[in-house]
Amino acid sequence: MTDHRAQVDAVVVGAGFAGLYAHHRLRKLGLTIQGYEAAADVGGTWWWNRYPGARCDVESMDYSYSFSPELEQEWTWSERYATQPEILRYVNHVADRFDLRRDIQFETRVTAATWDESARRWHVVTDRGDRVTARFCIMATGCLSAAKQPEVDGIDTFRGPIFHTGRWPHEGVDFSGLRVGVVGTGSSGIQSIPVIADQAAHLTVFQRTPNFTMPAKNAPLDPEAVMARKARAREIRQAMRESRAGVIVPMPEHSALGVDDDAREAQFEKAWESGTLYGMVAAFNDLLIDEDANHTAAAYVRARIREVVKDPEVAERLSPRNHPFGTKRPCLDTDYYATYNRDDVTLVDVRSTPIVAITPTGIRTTTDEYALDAIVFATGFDAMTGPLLGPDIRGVAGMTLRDKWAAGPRTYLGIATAGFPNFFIVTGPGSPSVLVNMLVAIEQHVDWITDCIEYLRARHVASIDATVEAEDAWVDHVNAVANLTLFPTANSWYMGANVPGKPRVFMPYIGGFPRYNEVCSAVAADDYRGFTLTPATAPEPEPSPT
Ligand code: N01
Repeated sequence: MTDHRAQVDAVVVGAGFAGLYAHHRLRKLGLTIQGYEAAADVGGTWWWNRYPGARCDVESMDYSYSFSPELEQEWTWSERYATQPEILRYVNHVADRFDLRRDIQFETRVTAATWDESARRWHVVTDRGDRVTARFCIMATGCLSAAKQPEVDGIDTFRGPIFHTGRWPHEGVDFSGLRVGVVGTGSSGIQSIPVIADQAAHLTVFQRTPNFTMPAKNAPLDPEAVMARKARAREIRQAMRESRAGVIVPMPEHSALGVDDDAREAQFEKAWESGTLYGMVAAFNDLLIDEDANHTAAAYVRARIREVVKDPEVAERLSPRNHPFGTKRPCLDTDYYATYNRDDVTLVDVRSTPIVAITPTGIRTTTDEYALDAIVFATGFDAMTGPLLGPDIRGVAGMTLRDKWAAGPRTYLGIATAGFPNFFIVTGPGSPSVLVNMLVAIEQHVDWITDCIEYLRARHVASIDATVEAEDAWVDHVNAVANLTLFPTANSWYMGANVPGKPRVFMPYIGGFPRYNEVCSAVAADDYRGFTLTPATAPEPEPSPT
């Protein structure tokens, strides 16, 4: 437990990719830091999500830190798409190499943070009774870290084990000989279903909404290609930072409707065979803004499903029809559709026959009862706002973040929220975050926040707070850009639609990473335009050496 009288410069909540990099940067500034992490070790999402088949669907050489050229050269990924264990090894390597665990208290969840206006400090409290005060509070709590259970009766009555993909047991699970039910067909379900099917005696998949998924074409990395990439690492990183989604994707020049059928088919074919998440989405320049263009991509995917899945009825059930292609996050898979050709796999459509209850022996829908020995909920997360609204956060005049965001998140740049001074969010709502390569987004945010803190210290500024005007203008801009696209038409977690009662607001910023980065840099260069800076009444003490 931390000393009750402890005072630090910064509290960092979370020790995933964002939290660790924040520790690295803040320490270089000479700040004293107290980190808290609910898990027993570093890794964030990669510590929790250990379900069978978990891997990243951004290519491993892109989904890694760029801040250290040495790290980049010494670490070698083994596969095009890294598995969860390999990513966790990487995170541990980074934590060891840069000695990043030193200031982190694990198995400790921050439960409250209250702004003390007179002291201009945050009072932070944890579930272990720690109390610490800090000048800055940095939320590196991730976008997809608050696991969501399905709203179904009877969960407690089930006699067998129930697992959630986002909270997977560390000792692993052996499904051999068991009748297993998986609820949910988002990325986690789609990655885990083929692997669980290989092990279980019988797998029943409960699907409410079929998703669009494309083959990952995963393979071991060719050592020569790795060497070649490492030789150009800096140049490639720069290009990634300048790219729309934080990964290098050729910018499409054509409308899907501006080419003939053969050319369109050929372009989709090329994108499909590329085995990348962004390939299909970026096959044409209007797939996410024009309904008719979008239909062509959706029709292409449905045709590919029919090619693989032998039973036409099952193929139809797997075919997404109630949201435009790409407006719920698409997935990359290995053998997903082929899994439904197995005799020991059953697909249940729980949109037409909804789940009524979990019973002691299985899952009951409106028409049938399915006997199961184990259940896996691949039911996702209370995305983006869930991790920030878990703790009781109170800003100026006791305003709670929960009240302030009751009608949806309000931020300036997705980094700050008015009335919560010296409170920074890494990849918060209103920033590109989940729409781009998270590693690029994280590094850009942590760099911005660290530069900001350095600026404040150099000028003896006690606190920085976004103005309501700047925030309102940013929120309007985020919504305006989203409304130019088809995204708001889908019941996605981007929209908060997967959580009953959650306000329907498109949360990430879809204006593209370069534009966003440009705005953030301009705000900083303009002496933090849109923020109120309050000078310290007395000079700040020199940072203690660490
Ligand atoms: O969660 P999801 P996820 N009854 O919300 C269904 C990232 N990720 O964990 O669509 C029945 O996508 C729900 O149905 P519906 C990635 O960004 C990345 O799979 O709401 N079904 C849906 O099918 C991803 O997008 C990787 O109708 C219920 C599913 O559960 C995000 O995490 C790997 C239900 C939830 O899908 C979330 O993915 C994994 C109910 N009561 C995840 N409640 C990488 O590779 C929910 N569902 C990097």
